[in-house]
Amino acid sequence: MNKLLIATNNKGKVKELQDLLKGSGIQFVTPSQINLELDVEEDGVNYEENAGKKAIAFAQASGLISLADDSGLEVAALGGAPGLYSARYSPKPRAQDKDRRDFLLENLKDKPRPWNAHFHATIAVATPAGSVEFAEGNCFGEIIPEERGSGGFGYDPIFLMEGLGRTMAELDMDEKNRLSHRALAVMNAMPILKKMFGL
Ligand code: ITT
Repeated sequence: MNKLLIATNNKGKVKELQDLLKGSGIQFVTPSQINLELDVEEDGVNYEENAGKKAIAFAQASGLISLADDSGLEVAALGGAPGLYSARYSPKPRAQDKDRRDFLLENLKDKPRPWNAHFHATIAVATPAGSVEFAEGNCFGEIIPEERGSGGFGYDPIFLMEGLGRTMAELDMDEKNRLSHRALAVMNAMPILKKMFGL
């Protein structure tokens, strides 16, 4: 049976996507498992363009149906920033997740709270022939000024989940994978995947 390639270089996303796909009946591999190193330039004007570009590039390079995720954090008080640029949001060279969280808090410090925000994820599933289909998910909450929790990745320690009173980094993998933008996007992508894999 054909395998699905999890088309991302982000270790946090790889872990979550592996967990989200287990039990689906779909066999999957990661880029490192097939020795595929591919860095796709993310120059699209929206999540769909970037997700589609990544999924198609990985599908063509591997010959496997590929699932890419383009995601971001949108903060209302910053007009939706960092949004599409969430992975690159820091003036520091070789910035890490912590640098990006610090930069976000620096930019928010003079703005009145609550700092309402949501995570967005667009999933693209592409075939090596170049056809591509999309699904998306959102998760709402607010940014808080102190880090809480050690799970997840990226902006999770400063993202307080709406109605839960815990940050995304205070959730275990099972909880994050029931509630997150990525979990909802994968759930919405399941009919596309099942159709492509004949399940
Ligand atoms: P790939 O393109 O290889 O998938 P990337 O990290 O560059 O990896 P994106 O361009 O989609 O991926 O950037 C998404 C960024 O948004 C990510 O690096 C985090 O900073 C942030 N982000 C997305 N989902 C998140 C989550 O579940 N928790 C925390 N931060 C998240």
